[in-house]
Amino acid sequence: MRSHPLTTPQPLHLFVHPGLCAVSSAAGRHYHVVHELKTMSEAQRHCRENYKDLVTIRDLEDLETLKTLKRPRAWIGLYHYLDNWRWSLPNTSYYKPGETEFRRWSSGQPNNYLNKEHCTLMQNTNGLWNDVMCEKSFFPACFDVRVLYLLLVKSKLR
Ligand SMILES: [Ca+2]
Repeated sequence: MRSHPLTTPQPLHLFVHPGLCAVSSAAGRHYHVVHELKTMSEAQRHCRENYKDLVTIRDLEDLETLKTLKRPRAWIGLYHYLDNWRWSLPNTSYYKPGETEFRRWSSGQPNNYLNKEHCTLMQNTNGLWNDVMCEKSFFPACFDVRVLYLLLVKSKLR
């Protein structure tokens, strides 16, 4: 039997993770809510070590996908620094123009209560956001970007 390089069997790693997981298969984006209470900086470190980063929400599609996760309140990657809100995932080719500006604040937020609220919590009910103190502990919402490779198999050998 002839072997073709494209038909070499590759193990397909479907991820099984103790955390809750939602998948946006169309875009290859995978969201994970890790069930461990962490401060924002601990959450960021955890996401960067195990996934890509804390979640970035670029548009309504991202938001709706995240909302399908049956999840508790969770940290997302938005934080306030030097008078700007910015995403934990740096501005790279991952974003199209304008996508770093997407926001879904809850009514009256961000209010920077006592001038101490510089990190962003996504509420569990409606997916809207609130700025809270970075030292509080919540579950991290991490995300991954995976590329799916299509395996072409020749069914007919001549
Ligand atoms: Ca607030």
